[in-house]
Amino acid sequence: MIRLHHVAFSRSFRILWLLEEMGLEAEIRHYGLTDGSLRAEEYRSISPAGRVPALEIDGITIHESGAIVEYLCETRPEHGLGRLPGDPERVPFLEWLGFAETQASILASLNMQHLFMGDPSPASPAVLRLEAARLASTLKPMEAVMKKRDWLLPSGFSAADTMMGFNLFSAPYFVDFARFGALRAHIARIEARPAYVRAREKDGVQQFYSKPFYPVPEEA
Ligand SMILES: N[C@@H](CCC(=O)N[C@@H](CS)C(=O)NCC(=O)O)C(=O)O
Repeated sequence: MIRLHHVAFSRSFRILWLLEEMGLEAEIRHYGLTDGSLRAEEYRSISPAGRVPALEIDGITIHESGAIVEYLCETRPEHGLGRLPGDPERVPFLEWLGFAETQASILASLNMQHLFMGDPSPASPAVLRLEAARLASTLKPMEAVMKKRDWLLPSGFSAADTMMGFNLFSAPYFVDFARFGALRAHIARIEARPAYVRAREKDGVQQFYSKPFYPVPEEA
C-alpha cells in the first residue's frame, strides 16, 4: 500500500507526478491549506510540521519532498529516474533537488503575502517586489539550461524535473514568463508527458489562486 498525503497544486504534486512516472499505484489523501486539516493531531504524527507531502510506503512514513524523491529513486532504481551514488550526474541531480526548495521558499513567501495575509497585516509592496525579483533570478539559470536541452540533466528526464513540478506552475502567477521562452517550451514538454497528465487528473482542484497574475501592488 502506498498512500500520498496531498494538497492540490502544492509541493506534493512533485510526488504525485513521480509516482505516475514510476507507474506506482497510490491512494491519495486530500487536505486543504486553510481548513485546519493539516493541523489535526493525527496528521502531526505523520508530518511533524503539518506539511505536505508525506508518503506512506514500504511500512514507513516519509515527509519532505526531496527525501521522498531520493527514497523512491534509490528503492526503485529500475525506473532510471534518480542519479544514484557513482553516477556522473549525481551532484547536479542533488543540486537540482535542493534548488527546487530554494525556489519554492520564495514561492511560499509570495503565496503567503499575496494570498493568505489579509488585513490587518497587509503585505509590503517593497517586500513583494524584492521577492518577485528574487524568484526571477532563480528562473534565469533554468532558462539558460533549457536553451541548451530538454530536461534539467544532460542525460534526459529525471526526478529532478518532477521536483520542479510545483515551482514551474506557481511561478507564472508572480513573474511574467514572456521573457522565459525556453522555460515556456519546457513547461509544454512537461504537459505533453502522459504521466504528468494522469497526475494532474488526480491532483484535485486548485483552491488558492483566483486570478491569472499577481502584480506587485502600488505603494500607498
Ligand atoms: N520542505 C518541505 C516543504 C513542505 C511545505 O511547506 N508544503 C506546503 C505546501 S506547498 C505546506 O504543507 N504548507 C502548509 C503550511 O504551511 O501550513 C517539502 O519540500 O516537503
